[in-house]
Amino acid sequence: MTERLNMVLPSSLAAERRGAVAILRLTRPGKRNALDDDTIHGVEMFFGALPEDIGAVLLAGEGEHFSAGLDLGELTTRDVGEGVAHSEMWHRAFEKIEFGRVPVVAVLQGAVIGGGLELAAAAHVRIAERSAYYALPEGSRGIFVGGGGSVRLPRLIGTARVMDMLLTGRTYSAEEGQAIGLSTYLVEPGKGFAKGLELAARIADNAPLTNFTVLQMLPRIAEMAPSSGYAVEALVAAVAQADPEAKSRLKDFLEKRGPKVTRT
Ligand code: 1HE
Repeated sequence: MTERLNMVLPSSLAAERRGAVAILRLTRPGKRNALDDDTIHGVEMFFGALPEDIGAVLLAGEGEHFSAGLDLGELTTRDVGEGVAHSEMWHRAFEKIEFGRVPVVAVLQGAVIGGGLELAAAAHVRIAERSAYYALPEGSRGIFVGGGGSVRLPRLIGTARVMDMLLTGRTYSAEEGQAIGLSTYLVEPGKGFAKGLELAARIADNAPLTNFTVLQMLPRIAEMAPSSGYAVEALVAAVAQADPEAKSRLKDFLEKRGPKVTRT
């Protein structure tokens, strides 16, 4: 059942909940969900005000395009200091996604461009519909990524590919994006939302400590020197398995109540 989430958001965003999944939609399809300052503030607000009983977020864009990136109409009057503050505002908002309490699943269709791709990159699971395409036209606009793209995108697809996208303005198709790791699910047009809801509900059903360790510890361990990573992993594994929730889930499996892993 769909319920409203009690939050005051700008008209470019809409929030609702279905059980333990909160849904955040970009609702400015007339402007191809271009991201203006109010929208970025709204994203920060949404992720800072999630009710405790929400276990995952589904992020989606209304209309034919996920997002055309930065609202170019707001760019023309900023000086250098204001430009830095603007980028830092995006960083704060997207950090709330990447290192927030709950996993975020993003559904991508049509244009996933510039800041739209940076927003998608801050999510934890990306589902692309076959209509999706990815580009970083910053080079041709005379600007640089500013929403964390130079940090997150090289980790996702490699510095050489990001460099190529920025320098040449090349576009990756949904299929290419899937092959290089921009998405981890590829679905037919119109099927992304349902798939996203299914995955988000499954994620929300995980033990909270599991989601915490995956969101907060996995990316940090992956960046450590291996010898430090193994040591931290051992501690995190020990903490996770000592949780009563882990004990009861393991018992469920051993007593034939827990789910088996299934073939695809
Ligand atoms: C916009 C924006 C926008 C559309 N800012 N208003 N992003 C870009 O460089 C991508 C620019 N957009 C496009 O290339 C195209 O609009 C699309 C390929 C996404 C879609 O094309 P189309 O033919 O479906 O739509 P359209 O007719 O181009 O646009 C429809 C309306 O949306 C139109 O406004 P209207 O009032 O004339 O109807 C467009 O002006 C408006 N619109 N995209 C503002 N981006 C933190 S730094 C991040 C840096 C970046 O993100 S750089 C990349 C910016």
